[in-house]
This record gives sequence, structure tokens and C-alpha cells, in this order.
Amino acid sequence: MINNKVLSIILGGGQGSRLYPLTESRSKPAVPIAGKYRLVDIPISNCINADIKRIFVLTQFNSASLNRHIKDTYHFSFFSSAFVDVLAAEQTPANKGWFQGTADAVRQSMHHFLRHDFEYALILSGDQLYQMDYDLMVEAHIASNAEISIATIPVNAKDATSFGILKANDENVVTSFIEKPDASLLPEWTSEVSDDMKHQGRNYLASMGIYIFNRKLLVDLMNDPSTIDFGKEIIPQSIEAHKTLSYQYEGYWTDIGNIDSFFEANIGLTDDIPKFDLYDKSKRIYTRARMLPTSKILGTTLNKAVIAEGCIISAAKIEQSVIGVRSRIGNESTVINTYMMGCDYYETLEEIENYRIKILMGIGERCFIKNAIIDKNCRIGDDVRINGGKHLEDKETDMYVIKEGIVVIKKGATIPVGYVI
Ligand code: ADQ
Ligand code: ADP
Repeated sequence: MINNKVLSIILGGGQGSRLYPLTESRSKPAVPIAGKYRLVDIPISNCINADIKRIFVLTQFNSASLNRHIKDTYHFSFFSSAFVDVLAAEQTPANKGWFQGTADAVRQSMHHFLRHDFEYALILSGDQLYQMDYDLMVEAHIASNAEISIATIPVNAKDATSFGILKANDENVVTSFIEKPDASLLPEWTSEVSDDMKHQGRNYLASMGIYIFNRKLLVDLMNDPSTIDFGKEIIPQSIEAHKTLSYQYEGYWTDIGNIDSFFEANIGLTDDIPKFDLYDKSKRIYTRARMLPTSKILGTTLNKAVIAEGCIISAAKIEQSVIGVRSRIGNESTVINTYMMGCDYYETLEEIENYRIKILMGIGERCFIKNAIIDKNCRIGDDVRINGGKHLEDKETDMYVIKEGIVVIKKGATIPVGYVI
């Protein structure tokens, strides 16, 4: 079995804060998506579906939520060699702390990988939404005798400047690579693509940040401490000396590294036929089995609503929104174009009395909420009005952040009764 020779390494997020405030109290792989999953479930599920079951997740810090999630979700048989291990940046006499970049993260964790028997390292990003058969990529890598493979996807000129762009010859061997080219350079970087891609204006071949390295080469490359990133140094410096295959993919793939794309990807799940298919049995996305009760909905008009289990909803209307586990939405409230992550637990009547809780977790009565992300465990009082949109300027308070018109209510925030954003 080829896949026994593959070790998977998921890059779980740097020091950057593009997903802030969702990453204020948790590491990026633990950010909740699609009402019941976490970001890290996507690459892990793709690995499991490809029968690649030895998986490391590299993260800057070991958030309690990430560890709990991995521990509670990915149980493999006692007799199998499968595992999902979180490796956080650690201080050792040789390393002073943070991972400086993606290559540095892999370098600092190499001693953990080398304890395992593997021939190919599959390096994945932790913040992308897609369902890809990695086993086909591994097969192509082996068949072509490459030392490195890069998964690639055709993109348009607007997107091309935010990716690594490459050119390949007739045999799909990469001949040149440029990381995030300036728009003025783009005319030199077009590639031959299929007619379908051409019609969509997708004439540039972008790196998806998904790599396969032969073990020996990875060890050699990691011996050079001057390289920090795969995209900035390792890949551009390697393509001449080492046969590098472009493995082209044309399915749905999106980078969800910032608030805007994260929001779009979640709301996209409410489309009639979403591009990301959570209902495909052969490409199942795994997450923690919570044993929650079904959702209860009273008198609500629902349109394009994706509702997770365990919710209690008596809102007037929910439209084009993703409502996460254990959400409670009160009478006469309206929720439009919003991703509500839900709650980690239910409040008992006893707790409400004992702690004199005035504003319950969830959304109160007569609220109007539009263009928002509501992080977990928020308390939105009655008569609150949140009307996100491009008319709002970027802003941060204790309770929320506005980024590109999207209002992000911080985890556990309380929005007082009658508050208007
Ligand atoms: P970017 O996504 O901009 O470009 P980067 O910021 O290095 O590259 O992130 C790649 C992945 O690694 C992300 O999942 C990120 O969260 C994670 N990551 C970043 N720094 C990390 C660190 N210090 N420790 C652990 N994980 C870290 C890259 C390539 C481009 C390619 C795009 C495709 O460089 O060539 O086109 O990915 O998305
Ligand atoms: P992202 O790359 O999306 O910004 P990170 O996972 O790097 O996410 O970090 C998320 C949050 O965790 C940030 O607010 C950061 O300040 C905090 N954080 C990161 N590393 C540590 C650490 N070692 N100790 C405590 N907090 C940390």
C-alpha cells in the first residue's frame, strides 16, 4: 500500500492574525467552520479518505480547544499505526520559540517525523476548503519519479498575485516559480490551461500550498537553517536542482485564511448546490460526534438555512445563514447572511438563577442580525441590531471587530439589550 509510505504534515497557522478575532483564544486549526466542524477537520478528513492515517498538525500554540477536539474526534484502533498528533512550537536549547515560517515549522518538528517510517511527506495547509484525493497525487508523484510535487490550480489574474505562480513543461515538470508576483509581472506568467479554465479567465497556474517531498530531500533541505518558508525559499530554490511535478487539480478549492474568505466559504454552504459538498459519502468530512439532540424550530421562516444539531429556534426568519450547534435564537428575531458558530454547552435553569444571568447565550428576542459572524458562546441581548455591510468602517471594541464590513462578535461577548452596530 502506497499510503503506508506517506506521512502527512498539516501547517496549522503562523503568528499572523488574519483570522483575528476568531484566533484570539484558540489556535487556527481549532476555528469552527460550517456549524459543527473545525478548520483542521478538512485536511485530516481528506487524509483519512485517502487512507493516509499518520498525521501531524503543526501549530504555534497548543490551544485547549484544539487538543480536546483532536483527542475526542480521531480515535483509531489500538492495533493500527494511525494517529493525529498536535505539535506546538516548543522551546528547546536550539530553538527559542515561535515557528518563523512554514519551513521553519517543519524544520523544528523534523525530529518527531523522523521517528516514523515514511518515504513521502505530504505537506498541507490548514486553512483551505476542498475535497481532494491525495492518493492520486501521491501516485502521480511516484509515477513521474519526481522529488517534489506541488498541487496546482488555474486562477484568474485578480487572484494570481496572492499565490505562488508557476510554469510547467509538457510533462508537467515545473520550470519556473514566483511567489506572489506583482500585477505588473503577470503577463509573463500565463500557462496553457483547459478550454473550460480559459473561458473562466483562469490562465495562471497557482500553487495550492500542498506539497509532496521525498524523505531524503526533505531532510537535506531542512538542514539549511536559512530557509524560512516553502513558498518564499524552498520551492523557488529547489525547482532547478530537483525534479518538481505540477499536479493539476480543477475541483473546488478555496483559501480561507482571512475573515472575508472565511465568511464567504461558510455562507457558500447555504447555496442550492454548494461548491463544497458535505453530503458526499465518499468524501466525508469527519468531526467530533457530540450525541446532541435534534434541532427544534418554532414558527420560523427558513430559507437557505444550514442548521446544526441541538438548536432551539423560535426566530421570525433565518435566511442564507449557517447556525452552529446548540444555538438558541429568540422570538421575532431575524438573522440574514450570518454565520453563528453556536455554543459549547447549554445553560441550565439552575445556573441562570444562581448566577443571575440576564442575557442568555444565543440571540435574544426581536433582534436583527445581518452580515455577521457570531463566535461561540456569545450573549446577544433582546432588541439588538447588527447591520453589517460595506458602509461600516474597520473597527475593534471589547465586544466585536468589523473587518471589510463583516461584524465579528468575539467569543463569549455579551451585547447589551438594545445595542446597535
Ligand atoms: P500563504 O498561504 O500566503 O501561501 P503561508 O502564510 O506560509 O503561505 O501559509 C501556508 C500555510 O501554513 C497556512 O495554512 C498557514 O496557516 C500555515 N502557516 C504559516 N506559517 C506557519 C507557521 N509558522 N507554523 C505553522 N503553520 C504555518 C502559500 C504558498 C503559496 C501558495 C499558497 C496557497 O507560499 O505559494 O500559492 O500557500 O494557499
Ligand atoms: P493565526 O495564524 O490565524 O493568527 P495563531 O494560531 O498563530 O493564528 O495564533 C492565534 C492567537 O494565539 C493569536 O492571538 C496569538 O497571539 C495567540 N498565540 C499564538 N501563539 C501563542 C503562544 N505560544 N502562547 C499564547 N498565545 C499564543
